[in-house]
Amino acid sequence: MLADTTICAIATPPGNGAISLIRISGKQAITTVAQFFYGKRNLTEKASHTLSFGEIRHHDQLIDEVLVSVFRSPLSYTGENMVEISCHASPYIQQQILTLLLENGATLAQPGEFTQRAYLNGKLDLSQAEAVADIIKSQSAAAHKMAFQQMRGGYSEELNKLREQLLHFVSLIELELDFSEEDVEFADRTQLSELAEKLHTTIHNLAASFQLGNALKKGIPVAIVGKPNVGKSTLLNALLGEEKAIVSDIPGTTRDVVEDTFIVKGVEYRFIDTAGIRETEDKIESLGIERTWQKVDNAAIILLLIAATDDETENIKALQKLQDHIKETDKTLLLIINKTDKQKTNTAAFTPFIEEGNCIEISAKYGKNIDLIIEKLHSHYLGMQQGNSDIIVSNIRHYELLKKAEIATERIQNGLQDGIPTDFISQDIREALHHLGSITGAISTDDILGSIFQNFCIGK
Ligand SMILES: Nc1nc2c(ncn2[C@@H]2O[C@H](COP(=O)(O)OP(=O)(O)OP(=O)(O)O)[C@@H](O)[C@H]2O)c(=O)[nH]1
Ligand SMILES: [Mg+2]
Repeated sequence: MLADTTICAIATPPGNGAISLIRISGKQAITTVAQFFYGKRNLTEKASHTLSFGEIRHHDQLIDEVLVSVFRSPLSYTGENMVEISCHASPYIQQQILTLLLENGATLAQPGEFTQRAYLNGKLDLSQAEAVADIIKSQSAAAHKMAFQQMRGGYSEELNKLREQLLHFVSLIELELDFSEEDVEFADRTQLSELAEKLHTTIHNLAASFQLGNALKKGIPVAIVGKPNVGKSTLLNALLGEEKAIVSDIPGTTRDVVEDTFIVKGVEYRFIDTAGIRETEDKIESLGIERTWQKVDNAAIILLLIAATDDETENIKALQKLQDHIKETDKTLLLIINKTDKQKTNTAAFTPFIEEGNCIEISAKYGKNIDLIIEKLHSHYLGMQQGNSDIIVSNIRHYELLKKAEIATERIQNGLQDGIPTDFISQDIREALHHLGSITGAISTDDILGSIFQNFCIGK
């Protein structure tokens, strides 16, 4: 249902700034602002996409000198009439203008309501609307590029095309059901098989790209692990270039996980310093160690830190323990030998790592070879990117729907192969259509819309 109300909100963040923007959208947007805006000409006479300078007055009292832009339906962000008031960023002025808007019949916008209206008016599909939120939140060049691709249409277009073809088939198949007595076949099974295969490949690749998409959106998780006192926190600080974690020569200093993000060549990494892994009776420390393993499980890259000053067999044991834990995963393990300023270590046991370029000798304390770790992270990212097309899924809602659509598509493929009855195939196609349609919003419910838009900021 499209609302008839006119909504308003401050679109800029609170706090100190030169200028603030107040947005108004709805059928009455222009006439509402015209009640208290005094410019050369009445706002209601202004053409779309024009800017007017003037005063805002409240009962003859001057509130501010402002610039007002007018956008007329349908050529606006929401598709409705819209006005944007650029005022001075005083909280008093902003509140006075909001009060005037409310007194003249506007209501306060809900979070994301402008974008929701844009969606309901067909300006954006649902996945594009969700990308708007990602653009606002993007911190790195990679996350920004991904969000823009999605907002520009990204995979919606491809999914819609496939969906249309499927719709065509399902209508033919359902027509067959009407003639079930007569044993006719309107839908060419070979073509349907081909389409199902194409659909499966597309969906599968999109779903597979989520691992990268999610990592890029939240920062690629890099866990720093190792025995107590090897210099994990020192390395975290060296990577971040700030004293984030406490460093001391007491083993067991870090008891909880310390995290921070850092952007390298446009890609964000989330470094996770963990509690050193050892046998301990200390309850709090063992809780910390438990968390270390959880962080290992969630990381894409693991930096196993060993100290050149430590006993060699202990170091080999630490490596084996970690390798055992992560076998059968596709995590990248880098072996980092620290404290090389103090002592040289025998690296014979680490030959496979050295040969693959996955062993780096550093001194965290003196910042030596930290750049080699950073380079290695970047080449890992480039490796992750290979095999993914430009279009990357980063939204978990889309990922879950794609996985469901993938399963339904597999059922269509198997069903066609096994020659199962037409009504079952039609059911599977309907299910795939439903999941795909839910991504772009061709199919949506109020609940879905509510949960998506409530995560937006007010004013967007
Ligand atoms: N000589 C030398 N000392 C280092 C180096 N890196 C760290 N250290 C010292 O090693 C000690 C332990 O460093 P931390 O960074 O606290 O070690 P950690 O691995 O975080 O230790 P836990 O949190 O207890 O598990 C400190 O005294 C550091 O100054 C290094 O590259 N060379
Ligand atoms: Mg530490």
